[in-house]
Amino acid sequence: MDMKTLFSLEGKVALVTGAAYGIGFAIAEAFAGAGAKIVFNCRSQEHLEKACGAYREKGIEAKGYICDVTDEQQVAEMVADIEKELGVIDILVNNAGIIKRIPMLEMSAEEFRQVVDIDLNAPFIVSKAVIPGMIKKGHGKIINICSMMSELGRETVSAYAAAKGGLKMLTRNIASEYGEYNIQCNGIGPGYIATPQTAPLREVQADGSRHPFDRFIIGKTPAARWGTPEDLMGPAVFLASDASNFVNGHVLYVDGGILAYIGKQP
Ligand code: NAP
Ligand code: GCO
Repeated sequence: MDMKTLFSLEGKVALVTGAAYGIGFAIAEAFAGAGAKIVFNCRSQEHLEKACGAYREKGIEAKGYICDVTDEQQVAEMVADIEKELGVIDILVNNAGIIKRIPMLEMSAEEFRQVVDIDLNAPFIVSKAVIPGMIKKGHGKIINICSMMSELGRETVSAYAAAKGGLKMLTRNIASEYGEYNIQCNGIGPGYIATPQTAPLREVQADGSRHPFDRFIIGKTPAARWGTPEDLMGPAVFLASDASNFVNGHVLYVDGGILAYIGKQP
């Protein structure tokens, strides 16, 4: 088997949700570099316009949609339009996600539901809209963006950890239920990655020192650094390509070794 072909996404249609910036943008950029046609969505018109410009600067003609992944009607309309314009979606990355960092006893049920709705219910909704086309086409790749919090808890992220833990099991269930249709569903579990989502954890302090959480993560990571969205590009292309056709229900942690390490003695 020719290795270049094995890792190629030439001619594939890839939908990356929430890929206006951050991890999703880097994954979409990687897919484009491997030959895929890129489609993405977000909720904000401003983010969409900025993202399309950023993709164009990288020579990528990405097609963007304003679509809230928690809205079944909007998702159905987006998928139908993609299939009409570009064809069946070959690769889906459920990347769109939010976090709310609130101590559990101070978090309202509504705030808990908002996080679970986007981080867990939405991957169900979008996968359900995309799988029928993959079955018809005879193949498909679904990649769910999980988290360290699919395995670990920490203070203030109860809703996020519950959602990402559930997303790990949804990944395994899609793999179990649709593997016979040559659909592989896997997860990527990024470590701590420098994006807008984690910016509050890396804010430089008034005295110019690093944020305590920033120092904590550096001590917990054998690589002794935060990850970058670019660190996820290769693993995402692997899981989206024919190179992973017998990998199913797996969560690939891209965390610099955090899950393997007890942490540096203070
Ligand atoms: P980010 O910078 O906050 O970007 C999130 C993206 O999702 C934005 O494009 C946002 O655009 C979109 N989005 C949010 N809610 C949406 C909705 N309801 N419908 C459609 N789009 C929506 O986040 P990130 O750090 O790149 O993280 C991306 C994914 O990786 C998330 O699932 C996150 O949980 C996960 N993750 C992040 C890290 C990390 O350390 N950064 C580590 C592990 C896992 P709009 O606001 O315009 O909708
Ligand atoms: C947090 C962080 C993490 C990262 C990521 C780690 O507040 O602990 O935001 O949750 O986003 O999920 O894998």
